[in-house]
Amino acid sequence: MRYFEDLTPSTGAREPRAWLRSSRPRISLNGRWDFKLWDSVPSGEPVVGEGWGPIEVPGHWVLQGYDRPRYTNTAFPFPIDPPYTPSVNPTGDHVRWFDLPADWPIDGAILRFEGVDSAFKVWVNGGEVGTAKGSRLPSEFEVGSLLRPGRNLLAVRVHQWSSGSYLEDQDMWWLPGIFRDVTLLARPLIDDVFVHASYDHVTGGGTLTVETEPGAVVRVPELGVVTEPGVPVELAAVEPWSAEVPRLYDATVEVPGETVELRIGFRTVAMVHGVFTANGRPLFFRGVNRHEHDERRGRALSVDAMRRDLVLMKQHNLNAVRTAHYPPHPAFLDLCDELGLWVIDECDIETHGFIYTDWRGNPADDPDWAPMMLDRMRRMVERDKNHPSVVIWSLANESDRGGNFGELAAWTRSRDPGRAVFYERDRTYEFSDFYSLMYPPLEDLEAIGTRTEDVTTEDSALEARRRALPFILAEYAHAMGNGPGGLADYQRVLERYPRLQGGFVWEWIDHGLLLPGATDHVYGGDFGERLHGTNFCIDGLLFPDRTPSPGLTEYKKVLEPVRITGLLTIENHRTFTSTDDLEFLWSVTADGVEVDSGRLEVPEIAPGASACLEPPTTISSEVERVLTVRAVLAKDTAWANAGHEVAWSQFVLEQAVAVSTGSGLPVVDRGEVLRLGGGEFDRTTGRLTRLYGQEVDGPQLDLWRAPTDNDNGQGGRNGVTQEWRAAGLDRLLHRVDGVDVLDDGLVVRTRVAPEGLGVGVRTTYRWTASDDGLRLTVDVQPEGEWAGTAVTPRCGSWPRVGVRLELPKALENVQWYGGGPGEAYADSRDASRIGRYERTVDDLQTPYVVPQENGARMDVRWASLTDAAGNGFRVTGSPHFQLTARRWTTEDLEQARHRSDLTPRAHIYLTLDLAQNGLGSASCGPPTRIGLEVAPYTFTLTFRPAGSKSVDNYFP
Ligand code: IPT
Repeated sequence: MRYFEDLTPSTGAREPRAWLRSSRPRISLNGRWDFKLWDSVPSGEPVVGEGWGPIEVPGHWVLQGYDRPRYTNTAFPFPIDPPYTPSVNPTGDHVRWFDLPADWPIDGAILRFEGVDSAFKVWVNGGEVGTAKGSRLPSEFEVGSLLRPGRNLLAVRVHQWSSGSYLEDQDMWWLPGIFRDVTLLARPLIDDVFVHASYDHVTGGGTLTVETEPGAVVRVPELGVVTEPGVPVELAAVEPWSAEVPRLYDATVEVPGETVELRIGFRTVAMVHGVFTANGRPLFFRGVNRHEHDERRGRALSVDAMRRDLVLMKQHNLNAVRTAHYPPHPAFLDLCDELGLWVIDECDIETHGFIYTDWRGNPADDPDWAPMMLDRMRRMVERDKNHPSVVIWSLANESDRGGNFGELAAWTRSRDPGRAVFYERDRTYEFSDFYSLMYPPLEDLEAIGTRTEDVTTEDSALEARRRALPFILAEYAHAMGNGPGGLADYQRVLERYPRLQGGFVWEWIDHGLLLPGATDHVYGGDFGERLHGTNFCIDGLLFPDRTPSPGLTEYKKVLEPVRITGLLTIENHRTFTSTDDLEFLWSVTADGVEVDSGRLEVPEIAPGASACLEPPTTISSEVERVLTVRAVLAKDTAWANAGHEVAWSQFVLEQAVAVSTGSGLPVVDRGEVLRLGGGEFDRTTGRLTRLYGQEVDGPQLDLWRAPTDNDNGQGGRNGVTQEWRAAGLDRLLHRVDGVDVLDDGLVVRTRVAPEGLGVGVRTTYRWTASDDGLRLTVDVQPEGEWAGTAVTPRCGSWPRVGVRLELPKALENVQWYGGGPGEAYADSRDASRIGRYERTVDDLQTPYVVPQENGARMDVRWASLTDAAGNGFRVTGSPHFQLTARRWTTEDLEQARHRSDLTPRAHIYLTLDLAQNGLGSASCGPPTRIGLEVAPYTFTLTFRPAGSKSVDNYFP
């Protein structure tokens, strides 16, 4: 059997060991290599010749102009016939020369690969060295006997498909290649180190035991420790490591000729009466699932990108990361130790595609595959065992139930009793220290919190064991496209019950790829492939270029570890630290303009405690006054500077006083044109054609939005788009039933209804005017069987209720007073804060990789749209409205598959909504909880000239 199809994990590889920073000589073999791609497996050894080109290592050939990347979600892109691969098996030969100085210690040298996807064979100077599988795990080979001083030739043959691929179905791009570092290491004298550094929260002391080479000297200078391997050192006082205070002690392990540098964190994790604790306190994960992704480099991430990920996580109040669904680059875990995050380190195993055989042949349940799986677990645990940040080992993702997991769990527990073991997908949870689920509805989460959940296994002993386990929400809130909605609801339930120890949003970053020379991010289906997962991997809190999406801003707000509530209570929700590192600032705005500010005197608040304070006293005015209280870092940290905002809250102190718009102006009849105050109307259609000198068209009832990924649901499940289309909301026609000129205004009566159906909406636009402005009241009355008949399917919600207005394209400067600065929707609005903001229409767009409804600002009191000279209009809403403005129509947005499909039109389209349906998370989760009911609605908008000096009041 061919080595890349057999079930041996590797041949010729060394035993796994820790990733160590050693003083022994090393040579990086990263850089430019020679490369040739074959579409099937060639024979013989790679020899550079015709048809070879350059390649950057680490890297994926499919992102460097050879072949193309491929994305599937659950499906294997080859027939399910384990362990075999198709004859078409892209194979990349990688070759490079390197020089060894005459005095370089060749004897016993090791060639180390941090990650090669998915199986490979190595030659040095023509001699065969070995083979390995396990894409996201290191492999080491002894190559000393094949090396020589001077020029040496290294050749690596990499196969995209292997038996290992059946274990690597992780819902991501299939990206073959040598994608992590390649290093030549001089023979280690210290082969391995296993640090055990525990913390006793009762005494404040620590115990340090370092297993390593007999005879080595272990030093922790700061603690005055000089000791030998295997001997526990009791320390009367140490500072513990936690994600909140990631205290590390520098240490060394020395033998003559080699020093290994370590950074030790003292911490103890334990299960105490069904609760997972660290240093004696229950842990609560504010987490995210992170794939390794770079828009140009795929999984060949730079250390800078890793650091940026972690800095962004810390700045957004996250404290935990699940390395979904494989061990990350080892440098990432060093950074987690340094910056402070709790880590669930997940093994490189997922056999998800076996859902298509009803799990027949699932490797996880086939003893023949146990060695391959155990090998992966061992390589992860051995590599990562010295990281204080890693507190949980995850056996795999989405691989159903399988006996092999028993073996993995047993080995892991005996090798490392100092950490917990996790596996979500086996509903008996036999091998897991946690109960866990993905994407449960809120009611189910609540039931788990109160221990009233349904039975998950018939085996009563296992069922009883599971019921006593703490719960981790492994994945929830699918951040695909616009969303997720509902984060605040989940957070409230997670925080309410001690059994629920937090959750991990799916997922960190959109996997959009920018191929050489391209400007649009690609996703599944962009290459005309038949089997693909469309944009299901464009589901991150970061855009592919690592800029935070509105979802991350919302998550930050929802996660706040310090809560400012009531007028005025401050709660400290952290686990280990007081509020000592924070400063509390307040300000008061009147109609959005700051009128007063100061610093609050806040006593030190212990973790879990709260303090009640006197709110600042300020002077009242006739406009809306808002108090904002903010908690900011008092000092610089490793991940943010002093002044960085951790938490905030707003309180409306005083509402605006309503003013009347004065006596009614009459309609002036000019034949085809009717004039009323600042508006001109078409006599036949009743449409507004001029508004304070600007040519406009509208306003017209708008019920449609460009469906979001979450509106669409998954395969039609839980989504609303299908229902909306069935009810004809995407094909509404407007009929004018009458334009009535009254003594004090104009009434335009219309009926808005879909083609082919009997339902409709009576919509009346009532216009009145005074010297102070032009006022529109829109009245919306649904008619007919929206609730469903034999021919009209049930329609329980509308996408939106608002009016759309076409404006000259020059009115591109938008100023508003209301929620901002970013977009907000009914179930994703916690991060929206009341203020005065200014943006261009272009800046109001949220750049989702797959265009869809976006950009709404909520709770808007007033907004103005003006041109460069300041001409335009201002609109005030009662009640507050939502504002969306773009250079394309909703229909254009709906049609577009990539951002470059959106071409600005000659107008701006402004939508002023009373409300919109929530976002939810139905692209991989339950239906939206906040729907916009089909019901009668009324709302009022008042238009004034831009820059009008009249009172900016709105109608509370
Ligand atoms: C879940 C997977 O674990 C994750 O990798 C990703 O595919 C996510 O879904 C959706 O983006 S599995 C799902 C069947 C619950």
